[in-house]
Amino acid sequence: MSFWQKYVFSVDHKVIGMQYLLTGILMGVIGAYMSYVFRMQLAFPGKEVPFFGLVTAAEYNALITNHGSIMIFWFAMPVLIAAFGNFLIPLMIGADDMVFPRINRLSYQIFLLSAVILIVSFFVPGGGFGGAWTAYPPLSAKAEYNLTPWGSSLWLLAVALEFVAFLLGGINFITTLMNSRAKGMKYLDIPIVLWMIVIASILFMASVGPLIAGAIMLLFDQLIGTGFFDPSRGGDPVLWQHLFWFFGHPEVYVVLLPAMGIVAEVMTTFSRKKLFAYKTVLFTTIATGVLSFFVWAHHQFIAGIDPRMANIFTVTTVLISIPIAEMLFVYIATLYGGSIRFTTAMLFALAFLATFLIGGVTGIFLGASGADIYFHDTYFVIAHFHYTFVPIAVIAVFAGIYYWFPKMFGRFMNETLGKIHFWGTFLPFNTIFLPLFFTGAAGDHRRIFTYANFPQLATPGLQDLRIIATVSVVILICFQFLFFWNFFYSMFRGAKAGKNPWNANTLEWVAPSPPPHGNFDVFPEVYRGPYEFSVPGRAQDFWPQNEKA
Ligand code: HEM
Ligand SMILES: [Cu+2]
Repeated sequence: MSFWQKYVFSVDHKVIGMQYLLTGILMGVIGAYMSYVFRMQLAFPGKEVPFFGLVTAAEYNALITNHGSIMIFWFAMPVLIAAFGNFLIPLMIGADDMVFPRINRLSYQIFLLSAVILIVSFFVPGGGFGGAWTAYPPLSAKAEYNLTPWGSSLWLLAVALEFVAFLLGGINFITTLMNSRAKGMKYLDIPIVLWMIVIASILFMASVGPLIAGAIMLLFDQLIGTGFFDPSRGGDPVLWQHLFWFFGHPEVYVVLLPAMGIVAEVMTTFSRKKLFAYKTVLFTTIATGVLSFFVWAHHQFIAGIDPRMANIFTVTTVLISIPIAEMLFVYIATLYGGSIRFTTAMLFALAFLATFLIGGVTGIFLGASGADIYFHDTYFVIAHFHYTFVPIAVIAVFAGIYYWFPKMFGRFMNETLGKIHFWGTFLPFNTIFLPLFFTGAAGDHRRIFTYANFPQLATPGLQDLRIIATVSVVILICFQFLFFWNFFYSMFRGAKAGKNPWNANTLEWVAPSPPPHGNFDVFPEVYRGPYEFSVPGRAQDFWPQNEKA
């Protein structure tokens, strides 16, 4: 096979997974660079930012908008769902590939196109869109307001195409899990990470329809003069907010679930314990997914919705934190009494629990509509959702990469570098976002280019906190170079790993490392669940799913 067939136009799920992983990480790097630039502006307003220059107000808006959009749509989703989903689903169910390999390739190609369109949108006349990743009209609808006639339409087009790519991917994931499982693999023998990825795909597919329609309506408002969201012509801007958040809140679970799944696989392997209450976790996941469709208006408490309606959404929002809390307890119970190995992957998995907990708990404050009137659109919200998204899209993803790297490339990553990278990520992450809870509670409004115009917020005390956050961003970014070095060096020079270096049970560890096209020499048959660790009476402390009794 030529290079092009093998790496560019491949239909192999592992290659497509790798394409998603590398493209997603590259977009993540761009998103991180943007955050560096606008944090520098906030810490040292009006000063030249190294590797960028002076930041104008319009550039600031474009940077925060595209940072948010990229991190969610072009980093978290492709890495968590598309990369891990593609790599893991066929391998963990003992199949040779996805059911629709060509649709899979098409999905990546459309995704790549959407990423290119987004990048191009920074360089068109007027520059990139600056109306925030939530794109509320009227700002997003009218060029007279946003001053980015090209940027705003290209942004919308890119988002819509990205959705199409993930719809194609989702169909594939669901069908493959349902139809291609190894002989003997019953529903309750499926590793929980796969359930979570597939349930996430279903949530995505069920929630995104209205927003695609909304995106096209908004595109029409921008381009052909319709007034769907224009009150002066009988339209309604709040309609957009409903369409956006009807998708936007389930989207939170679309990225959360795969991350929880990754963490479950890592934790069971490195504590040599069965996943505590597998069935409960599965049913809780489904219940959370269903409930996530009934909380969206907690993003709109101050958008003029009826206060009685706000009460209902407060109740559903507080309700949804119950299953999430339950899952955290389940994970702690899984660790309890285990023989824990603190590998790099395990450190990241544990850090996920600790940090995500803070994200979840602060969400409850915001879910109380009365408190939210004050907190809404402050840095408290920023800190809240970064304490959910960073554990999900960064910390859990690192856990997954360090864990499955030996399978992906047949070699280990360096553990010492890995642990330095872990502390260099975990500590600065906290010193970025903990201070922002305080600035937010003190009244720092988000999406502000400089606080100089707000005397009560331009105090030295608050500015010190902003500087701590910014310096921590720089430190965190520096430590990521260590990761990239470790990743690419280990790909070629790392210590060789065998088929099953962590003594795990699931089927991907039966395939050679790295697995060839078609994955398995002999297709495995399944005799038991995925988490039979430390079974009494057995010489070994693990019991692979395919091993005959
Ligand atoms: C555990 C239960 C959670 C609760 C109760 C909760 C509650 C809330 C509420 C009420 C808001 C709106 C705040 C405002 O704008 O005034 C909010 C914002 C947000 N949350 Fe959560 N949340 C939870 C979990 C999550 C998770 C898991 C994620 C991400 C994976 C997340 C991501 C976000 C984002 C991105 C925003 C800000 C959106 C924006 O305005 O740009 N939340 N959360
Ligand atoms: Cu929400």
